[in-house]
Amino acid sequence: MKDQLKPKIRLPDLAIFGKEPAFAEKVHVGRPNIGNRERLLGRINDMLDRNWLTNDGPYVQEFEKRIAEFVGVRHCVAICNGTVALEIAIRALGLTGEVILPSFTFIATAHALQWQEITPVFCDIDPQTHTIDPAGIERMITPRTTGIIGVHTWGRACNVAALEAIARRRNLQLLFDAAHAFGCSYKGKAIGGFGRCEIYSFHATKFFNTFEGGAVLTNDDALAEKMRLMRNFGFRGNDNVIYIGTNGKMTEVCAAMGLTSLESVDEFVAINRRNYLAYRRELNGIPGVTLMAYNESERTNYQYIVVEVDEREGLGRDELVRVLTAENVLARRYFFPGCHRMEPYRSYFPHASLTLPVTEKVCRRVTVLPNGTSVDERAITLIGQVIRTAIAEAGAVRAQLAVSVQHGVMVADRP
Ligand code: T4K
Repeated sequence: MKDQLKPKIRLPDLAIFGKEPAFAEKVHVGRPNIGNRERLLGRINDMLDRNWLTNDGPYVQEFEKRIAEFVGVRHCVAICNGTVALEIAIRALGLTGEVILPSFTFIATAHALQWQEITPVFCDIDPQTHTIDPAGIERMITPRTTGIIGVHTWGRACNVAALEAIARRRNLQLLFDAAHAFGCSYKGKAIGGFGRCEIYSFHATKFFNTFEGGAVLTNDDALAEKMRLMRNFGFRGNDNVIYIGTNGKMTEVCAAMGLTSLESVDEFVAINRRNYLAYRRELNGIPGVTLMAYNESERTNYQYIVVEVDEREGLGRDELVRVLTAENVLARRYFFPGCHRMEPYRSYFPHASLTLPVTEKVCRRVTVLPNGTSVDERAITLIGQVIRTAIAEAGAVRAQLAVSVQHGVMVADRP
């Protein structure tokens, strides 16, 4: 880091002017949280001694039991990743035709449908919560619609009650992509138990990880049983396949990581919350920069530090990301440009943006800043200073960025 005693970063100190980056090492969004190393290695040793590495082993069974207890849901079916968890849930629910979902999500939500030749129909989002706007759903329902996927974006719950009401009234299946929402609640009840089922991602970049991993949670016994068989090729016992299935199994080493991560969940949340409060302090009052607020009356994991940048106040989001990247702060533009602007959906629905004005706006404005156990308050203070100075001196920063583009040097792309 640059001289920590310096009270603040001034315009000429910025790396876009050729100075040393504020951080000597890259600061990532999504650096994995790692729990107690000795316990993890102990578990891995036991696993090797047992010589049982996958196929519904003892760690996977223990992991499923612990997750179901933690969330307060009858069944947890552990899966190899969140995307396959979505695919299995979609197939087990018998979805076909069209399914309504937000475009403002990770591409996996849409791909899990299209992979099974189900058409994703993109609905706009609420500008405050960035989750699917229930008011937009009704007019997208056609005779081919079979379901709705709500995404609890950034761990903030969808308007579950409104979605449940629509699903009931229109006889549609409702499932939730809760990839971001492990450890979060809606109206005081843990996310994981809503709709027909909910899926989690336990990818390395998630606040709680199993290296790669995911799960489907449900209170429906028959659905859980079906998904268990589907994740194992559809086998019921040896030599007897009763459904089309896939290989969605979680490995023992991933479950060992999950069991270890679970022991540190409270610590991960506390660190994320501390960091969130530090960002709130450091970004306070910067014109055009709004930190997404977490609802403190709900349980949440505080994983995503989401900032909306209003270009009218100074710099655009992309300019700010370039300034930060030059300082080795690898801010991300999740979920730019929106699923509807990525292939194959862009070709299938070339006019989709006309029905997605809020998504379009949010995609242009949002950036996500680093959080997790690898980020501390000193780093956040520095990041805050970079942002404050860049916005305060927007004219000079913009001019400098334009010069570097003219010279063919994208400071943001410096290796
Ligand atoms: N639904 C939603 C709403 C989702 O957000 C996701 C996944 C899914 C479904 C699907 O779940 P999975 O099938 O992935 O379980 C990342 C993650 O790969 C992805 O899991 C996540 N959402 C998405 C929001 O973010 P990228 O493209 O940003 O990953 P990547 O490789 O650029 O990593 C992000 C940063 O983390 C990098 O700066 C480097 C750092 N990193 C990453 C890894 C893997 C590390 O420091 N260490 C690591 O081991 O997608």
